[in-house]
Amino acid sequence: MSMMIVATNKDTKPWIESFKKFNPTIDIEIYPNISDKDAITFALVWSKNDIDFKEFPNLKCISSMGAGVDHILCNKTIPQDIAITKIVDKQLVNSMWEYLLTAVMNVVTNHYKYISQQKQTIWNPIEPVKSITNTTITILGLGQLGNTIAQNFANMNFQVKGYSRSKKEIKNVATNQILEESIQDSDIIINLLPLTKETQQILNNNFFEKLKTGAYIINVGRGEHLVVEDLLQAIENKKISGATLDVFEKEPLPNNSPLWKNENIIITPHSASITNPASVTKQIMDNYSIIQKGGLPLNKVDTKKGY
Ligand code: NDP
Ligand code: OXD
Repeated sequence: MSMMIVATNKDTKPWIESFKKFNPTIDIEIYPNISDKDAITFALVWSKNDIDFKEFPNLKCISSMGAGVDHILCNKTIPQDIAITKIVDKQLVNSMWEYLLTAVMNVVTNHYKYISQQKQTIWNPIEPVKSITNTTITILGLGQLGNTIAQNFANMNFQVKGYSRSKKEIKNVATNQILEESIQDSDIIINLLPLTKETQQILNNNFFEKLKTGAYIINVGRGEHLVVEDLLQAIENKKISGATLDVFEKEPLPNNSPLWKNENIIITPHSASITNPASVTKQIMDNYSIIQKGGLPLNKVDTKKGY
């Protein structure tokens, strides 16, 4: 039995080193150079690719390298009995928190506007001054990441609203299952939804229309959540004041994308929260051994729900 890593656009060395440190006898193969397809029982997968999973007759489990699983579920070659798992990790949540705190404070303090003004040699204090206590943030998605992020912002005295499919109780967070109610009157919208049929293109013109004029968008979910043309239009019309975007339909973001040059948009290279191999090795290796024994792996995804 062996593990296959499918991550053609990622450096797999730190992963192999960490797995070998945990279990020096493990056999690891790196796709597409697989010497024995019959031996593969477990696949660790990062980003979309056109691998044919049917070529691996003894595959039992496909694990995402991250929290998202859309890049796996969109592959139509996966037999139904194969378990799909995701990463659940404190460090992943902490990194996301640090990223979002920076992005939100950037908006509250107008730093992104001052950087733009500096490039044009403009001295212009922006008023009225914003503050934490008069800033309302909506978190779309209250799962492993969104739940803690919402709590953390509430603990800092932001006004926080949260949107999810099922009912949630989070101290000092106004939770809701109705999108319109969750986003109205918000200053900053943070998207932490998984990409599914229901959430695809959720950040569209209709959504922006329902927001307070001047609201700010932070998208750390997936690029396919956002209709880029609608965002650019909403920024142009001043309905939306700006956006911080970490994820894109095509990654790396193509050089000719109009997003790069928009002074009200901040771009980061899918780096809001990068999975740390050392931090998640135990859960992946535990799953590797659980599935050999026919057990139920940890952090199994509900493929019907899509997350
Ligand atoms: P979870 O699966 O733990 O949580 C998903 C949340 O979204 C749940 O609260 C769920 O509601 C809610 N949700 C799902 N569908 C809907 C819907 N149709 N309407 C309303 N709410 C919905 O996911 P994680 O928190 O672990 O991760 C979220 C996403 O963040 C990932 O899928 C990935 O795309 C992205 N991500 C991005 C990273 C980056 O670096 N940019 C890093 C890590 C993750 P309910 O609780 O009711 O089921
Ligand atoms: C993830 C990601 O899904 O990094 O973890 O996007």
